[in-house]
Amino acid sequence: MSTSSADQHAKVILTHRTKVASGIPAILNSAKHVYGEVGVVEGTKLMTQINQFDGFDCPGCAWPDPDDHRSVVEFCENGAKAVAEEATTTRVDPAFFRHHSVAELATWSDYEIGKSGRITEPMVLREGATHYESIAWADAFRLMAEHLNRLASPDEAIFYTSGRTSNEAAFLYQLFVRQFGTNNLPDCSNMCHESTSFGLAETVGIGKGSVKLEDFYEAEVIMIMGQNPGTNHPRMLTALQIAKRNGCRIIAVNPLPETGLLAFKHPQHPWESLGPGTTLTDIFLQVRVNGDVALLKALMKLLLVREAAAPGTVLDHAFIREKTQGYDALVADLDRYDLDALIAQTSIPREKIEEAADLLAHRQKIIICWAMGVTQHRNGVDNVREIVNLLLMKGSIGKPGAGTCPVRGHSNVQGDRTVGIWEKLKPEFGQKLKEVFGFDPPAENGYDVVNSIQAMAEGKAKFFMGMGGNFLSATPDTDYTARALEQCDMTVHVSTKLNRSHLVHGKTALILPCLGRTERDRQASGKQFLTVENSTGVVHQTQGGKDPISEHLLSEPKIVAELAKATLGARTTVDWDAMTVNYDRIRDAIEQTVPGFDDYNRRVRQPGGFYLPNGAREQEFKTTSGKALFTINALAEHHLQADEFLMMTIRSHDQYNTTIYGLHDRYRGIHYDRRVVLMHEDDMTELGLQKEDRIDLFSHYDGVERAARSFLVVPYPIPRRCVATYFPEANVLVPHTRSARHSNQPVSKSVVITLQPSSEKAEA
Ligand SMILES: Nc1nc2c(c(=O)[nH]1)N[C@H]1C(S)=C(S)[C@@H](COP(=O)(O)OP(=O)(O)OC[C@H]3O[C@@H](n4cnc5c(=O)[nH]c(N)nc54)[C@H](O)[C@@H]3O)O[C@H]1N2
Ligand SMILES: Nc1nc2c(c(=O)[nH]1)N[C@H]1C(S)=C(S)[C@@H](COP(=O)(O)OP(=O)(O)OC[C@H]3O[C@@H](n4cnc5c(=O)[nH]c(N)nc54)[C@H](O)[C@@H]3O)O[C@H]1N2
Ligand SMILES: [Mo]
Repeated sequence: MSTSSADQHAKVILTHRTKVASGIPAILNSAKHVYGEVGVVEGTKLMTQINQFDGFDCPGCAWPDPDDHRSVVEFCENGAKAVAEEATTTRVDPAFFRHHSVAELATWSDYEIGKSGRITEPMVLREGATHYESIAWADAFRLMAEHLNRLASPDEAIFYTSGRTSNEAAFLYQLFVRQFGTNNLPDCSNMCHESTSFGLAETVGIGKGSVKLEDFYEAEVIMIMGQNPGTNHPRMLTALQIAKRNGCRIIAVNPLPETGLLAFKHPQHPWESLGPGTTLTDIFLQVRVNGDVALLKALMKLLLVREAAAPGTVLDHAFIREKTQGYDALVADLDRYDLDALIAQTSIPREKIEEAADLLAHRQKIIICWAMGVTQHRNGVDNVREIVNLLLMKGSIGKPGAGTCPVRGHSNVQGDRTVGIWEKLKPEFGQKLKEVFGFDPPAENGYDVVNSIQAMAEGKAKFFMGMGGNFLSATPDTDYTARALEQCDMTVHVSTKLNRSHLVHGKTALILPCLGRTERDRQASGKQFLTVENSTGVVHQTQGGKDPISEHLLSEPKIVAELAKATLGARTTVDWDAMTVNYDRIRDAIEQTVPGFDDYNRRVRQPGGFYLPNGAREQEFKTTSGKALFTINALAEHHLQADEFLMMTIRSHDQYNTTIYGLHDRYRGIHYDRRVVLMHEDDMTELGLQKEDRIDLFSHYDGVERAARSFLVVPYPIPRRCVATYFPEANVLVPHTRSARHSNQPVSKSVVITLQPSSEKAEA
């Protein structure tokens, strides 16, 4: 069994890093991907429907669309790739599965698996069989129901969700799971912004960001921490470009000089593509991996120095007094730290940090954006809380042009949480479910992602279902997770495309193919639309227009409803058919149970949708004390031994999470190979390594050695003793036993590793 991409290397080609993101190459690349997968006519139609009021929401990311005005083409290179990937005309049909055994498919690379196409019919892998075979939908649901009803307890089943699932499907799914009797609802958020949700809910009373898109146009300073928007949220660059034109200054905090952060040419304004582009970043703080708490503390200390020199000009004392709690304790704690020691931990030159402090000192409209470089650490929650500390000192929250901006990944990951996908059931929501549907939902917390893996490995859970996603490849500790999944009696995946989680399976496995974002969804009452929530809390419609790739696909809501009927039978109190005949009925149920959805069906039909309520945005902090909280956080502890490095796992420009679009990380100048490790040249010299040498990587946690073999060394401008590898190739090294404090998020951006020359012989 193979749990990750084949270890073979094509000839890697290293070129210069690109200095400016986007421009003409981005247009050419979008066209190549879309036309290549679906043809010119269909491709052009598709591209003009992305992110339009009456079109479909781009499955690429959760960056918001302009509220009022949309251009004809409201997407980016990587959005176009995401669409092409789903809308491909290549099909994985029953003949494909007859032709290729599971064992054979498991030897394919992730790239080859992804490129095989869209799944067209429900498939089953029976116990002991070597090939998937077709199964009728009704039989598939019956088989699942038998397995579920045979479990000793509902808590032996796990129901995962990936963040592309619509509000409607997500709400029905959690309703079914809770009526079945468990809160085992792990989701990709557990690996993504869980540290954010925890840190923000605790300090400002809402686990989501506070800014709107327009705030970017008014901001005076935007700080971008641990995020690579040029690749992962390219449409954000447009907002940053407008901000810059309006006089905003940008500070980037990142171990890598990421291309999109530094300069940008708008791909949809070709005349601009010929010029030098807009310089985005004014101050680049090249922080060492996990040096952010030290950096934020240093910045706050420098702000206090400036405030002492000119009292009342730097901090917002009125805001601190009226709206917050814990300021004095924070200042007393900051006093304990030596500034030079903090600065040394960041590995950033002191002048740069002073420069950033000067910029922050005399401006009030500050937005801080962040993503995985902040959350995926043992102290991910502390990172988030320190960000909040800085904003609170400046009174930079809940006013135009200022606030928190965690940038979400999956296009509906925020909405899924809003409508109830969470392993913790909020008591108010549980009460509403009881009132509206007349059943007692379970109260105890269920398993999150890490707990789920452990429960399956320990035999406490025996049934796994994934609503989208690729659990095996996305989660930490790939080999351990593989064994965990293989111990299950049944694994089921609702998917659009083939992925590795279909190939590393339980005793019986099912693949249930569903409609994608781009496809038309017809139910008994006619054509349906779905709804999603973006990173700024706007709920809006999404509607595909394309003919489905196969007549055998069901929509995600329909799959959940049929499974619920088969499993719960007479036990259920929900009219599942009514819900799926017309999705307005699902939205009615959301309106009845989730705050902020008043008049949902009408308001979501308005162009652009509506904003959900957001206390922090109004300076109403719904914490226990009603005030925003300053918090005291420890510094990160990484005492690296002489032979140890701190590894972050990042995305290339040519992937969507575990889906590999291609083998080129164009902006970073790395081509044809993904098994690479980015390293500082001086570290290479010290270790006697040459460019493109082959090394093995090891991590040691809790007495277990984990190995990822045969990676090519790439010299790169990264801080000393830090290295970078790609996700998911390096996930085998991420321990499932050490997650973030409080949020239990895997530590994919701080794995302590050692290296050795590769034990595998180089290919001829
Ligand atoms: N094209 C494309 N778009 C995507 C995705 C995709 O895979 N492809 N994935 C989607 C999803 S689910 C998500 S969550 C987002 C992810 O979006 P990002 O968070 O931008 O993704 P990563 O590649 O994980 O990049 C993290 C960035 O953090 C930096 N970093 C790492 N460690 C640290 C640190 O300790 N401190 C600081 N300050 N920086 C650090 C890295 O150098 C890198 O630039 O993108 C979404 N959009
Ligand atoms: N080491 C490391 N690990 C990480 C990360 C990291 O930075 N480093 N990032 C983490 C993050 S931020 C995230 S969000 C997770 C991502 O974890 P997941 O969300 O589980 O993974 P994806 O790769 O996004 O899932 C892709 C699969 O979703 C299915 N799919 C696509 N569209 C649809 C659809 O419309 N409906 C359905 N039902 N299925 C669909 C396809 O079959 C595809 O193969 O990974 C996490 N893992
Ligand atoms: Mo994510």
